[in-house]
Amino acid sequence: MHATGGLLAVDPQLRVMANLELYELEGCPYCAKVIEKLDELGLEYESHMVPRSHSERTEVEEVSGQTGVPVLVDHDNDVDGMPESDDIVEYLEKQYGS
Ligand SMILES: N[C@@H](CCC(=O)N[C@@H](CS)C(=O)NCC(=O)O)C(=O)O
Repeated sequence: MHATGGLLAVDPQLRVMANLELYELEGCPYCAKVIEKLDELGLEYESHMVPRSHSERTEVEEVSGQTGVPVLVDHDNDVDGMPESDDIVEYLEKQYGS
């Protein structure tokens, strides 16, 4: 029997399969900063555009306890709703950077 699974485990292309979600708003510079880092690291993510009105941002409030964006969810690492773009960028670099 041939063991081939180990090769896949070290393939950097697998990074794109990270289980990430980003709550964002069009034209938000803080969100752009996070997206730039996600792109740089080759990470795919599911995007959730939040409404412009804060009172309607119920979903992002549920996951993060506040209404600001960006907010990151990383299911693989039990990150349920991380706010603050600087913290997110730092987290992504530490978790997925080389
Ligand atoms: N310090 C925050 C600022 C984020 C921020 O101001 N985001 C805007 C959209 S560009 C927002 O959602 N503001 C609403 C709020 O902070 O409740 C960060 O860097 O993530």
